[in-house]
Amino acid sequence: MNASIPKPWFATTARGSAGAALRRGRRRLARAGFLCFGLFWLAAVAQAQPATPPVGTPGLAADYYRGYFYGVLSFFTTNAPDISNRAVEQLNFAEAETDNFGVGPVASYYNPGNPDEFSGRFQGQLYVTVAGPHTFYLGSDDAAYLFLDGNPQPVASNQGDTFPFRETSGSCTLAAGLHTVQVLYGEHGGSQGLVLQYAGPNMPKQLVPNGVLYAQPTGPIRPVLTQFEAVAHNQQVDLSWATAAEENSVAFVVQKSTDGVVFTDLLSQPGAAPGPHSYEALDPNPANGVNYYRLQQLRSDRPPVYSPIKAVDIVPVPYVVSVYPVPNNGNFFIKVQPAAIESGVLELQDITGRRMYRQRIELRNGAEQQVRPNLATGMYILYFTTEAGTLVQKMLLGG
Ligand SMILES: [Ca+2]
Ligand SMILES: [Ca+2]
Repeated sequence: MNASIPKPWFATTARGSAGAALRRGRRRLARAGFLCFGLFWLAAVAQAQPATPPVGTPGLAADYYRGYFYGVLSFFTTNAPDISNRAVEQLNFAEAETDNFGVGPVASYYNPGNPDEFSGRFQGQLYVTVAGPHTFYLGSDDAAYLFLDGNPQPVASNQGDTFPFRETSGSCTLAAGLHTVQVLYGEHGGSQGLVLQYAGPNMPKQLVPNGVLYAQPTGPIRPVLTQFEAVAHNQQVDLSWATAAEENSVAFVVQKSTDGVVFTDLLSQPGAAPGPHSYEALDPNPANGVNYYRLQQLRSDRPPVYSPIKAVDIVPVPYVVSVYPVPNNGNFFIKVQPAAIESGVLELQDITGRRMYRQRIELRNGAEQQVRPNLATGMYILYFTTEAGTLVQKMLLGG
């Protein structure tokens, strides 16, 4: 039988139901808490209440200045910006000789259309979803500096004047959570560009996405996406994500890719009322090799927001399981190749994930073995586990 599971599962699976149940449970607790403490709350409301931090605004805040900063960092505090607090989604200004920053008359133009002298400051907060070592890649033309957490020593810097686009990098270990981020940049003739990428635990080098950047440079905020994980499990990929606060959240779309560049939609899940919420999903049919996943949040008030990209390596099990005949009368033969596989554990689960049958099977040099699970007609998931791993495939029993 061919191993194909055409549709990803979501919500209707045991996993999805469990997630939904968890969310419902949290809401019930919240209501109960309100009732229990309602009187206390009424008595205490006259006293100062800590303000709820605002929900983070994705992206960074940009200020643009007339003139090149020549690597003098105080330029950005001793001069007033000509363009203040402009929202940018991420730092992805690919090298160009056009006005790709949109600074217009803030720059000088020695050639028409080619802005040549301006500087920019980009500020906000970066949410680190997984603690650990991170490497930042700062590409720029001309000079640029990346600062984190107010540290006067830049994590990465491209120092100098009038050089072609080039990339520098720097590494640091970061705790999970919010970190202030500041990028100082200037263009001084020729082409211009500024690109900020990073890599971290289980996270390949990639553009720092707008889903982990918040445009409020100071002060407490409630981040939206706090976690997105993709983990290999029995030749499938478990996906999970969590939000601390949701606002105008229409849907979450899990997107996947085999090259890390071109992504297609795998599944979607409606967004929820203001969080926190946690979600789980499954990719039952990843490709062998590296699979890339990212989460796209669709919102009613702004362009889509993207999570970091996660990479999952699927190592194929070194054997093939054949089941026949199909259709069958509820009992069937199983054959495992190559014949060097001596034994394994066969397990059948129904489509909701309940274990319906489990049997150790001695394979006797590749000969077919009869299996008599005596189960009702229907679709099942076959797991065949050996020391080399677990093969998972869908199978029709009976019918
Ligand atoms: Ca230029
Ligand atoms: Ca330049």
